Amino acid sequence: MNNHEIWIEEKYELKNGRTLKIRVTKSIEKITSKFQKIEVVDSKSFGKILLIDGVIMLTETDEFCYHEMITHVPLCVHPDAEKVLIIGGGDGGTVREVLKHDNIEQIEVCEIDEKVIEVSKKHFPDLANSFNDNRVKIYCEDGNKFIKKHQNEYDLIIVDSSDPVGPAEVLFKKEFYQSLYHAINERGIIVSQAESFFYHKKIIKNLFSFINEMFPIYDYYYTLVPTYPSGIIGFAFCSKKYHPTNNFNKQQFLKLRNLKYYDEDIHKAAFALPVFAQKYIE
Ligand code: SPD
Repeated sequence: MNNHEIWIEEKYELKNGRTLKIRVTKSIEKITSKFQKIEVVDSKSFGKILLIDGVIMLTETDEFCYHEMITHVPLCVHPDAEKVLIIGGGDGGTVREVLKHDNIEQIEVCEIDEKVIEVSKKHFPDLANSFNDNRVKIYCEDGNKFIKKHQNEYDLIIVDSSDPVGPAEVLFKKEFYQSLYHAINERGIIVSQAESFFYHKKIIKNLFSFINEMFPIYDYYYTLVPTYPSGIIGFAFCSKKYHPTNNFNKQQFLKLRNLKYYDEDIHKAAFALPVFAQKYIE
């Protein structure tokens, strides 16, 4: 390897003896906020990359695979969602996708770290310009505390979090899901970042050990993201009324424009899990 080459490495996975390395062309920004290290680098293959505490949050070239799937799956199941809460999501990618649904009247974003929003506005305008829409209200607060102040209120809550280390650790706990349960209304849906079935068996099994007691309808689905460890990432789908595939709402889907990943077939296929992974959510 040439000594002048710069590589980034997924540090979260290093402790398990596996790594994902990407060669970067330059470092653009590096700051330490009250909560974490935030970094932006540029790369030949993936464009600009946002890292938090050394973990890849998104890259310009594949972020749509994640943001379309965390958003359109629940919003093409709920027939008429109006009020959405996003916990995390400070880069703006999830807000951008939620805004593609014309029935949405209000989007609240609860991002603990205002610096993530600031950095994203500066370096990822394709995502963060979504914050300028007047239906969006931003709260820079701890999601776990914020959610306790809201009951029976949201049609959809999206937990667009980082991994369960540091400030996001609490977002993978039973107590947080109890609060989420009370914060959605009787037709509400929750979708949360739930890691990869290849690398995170323990995390997924633990999540579903309480999700399956709390929610009458639940499932796990996934999307392909080449710059996340193992190349896939999954989501927990928790619902009080609507079934993730039986209640797919074609009318909602047909209204959507500018999609690069999500469509009706992908919606259904995303819930088809390999046999070994089906056991994780039982
Ligand atoms: N392993 C990294 C998982 C990060 C998931 N959240 C990314 C935030 C993008 N809005």
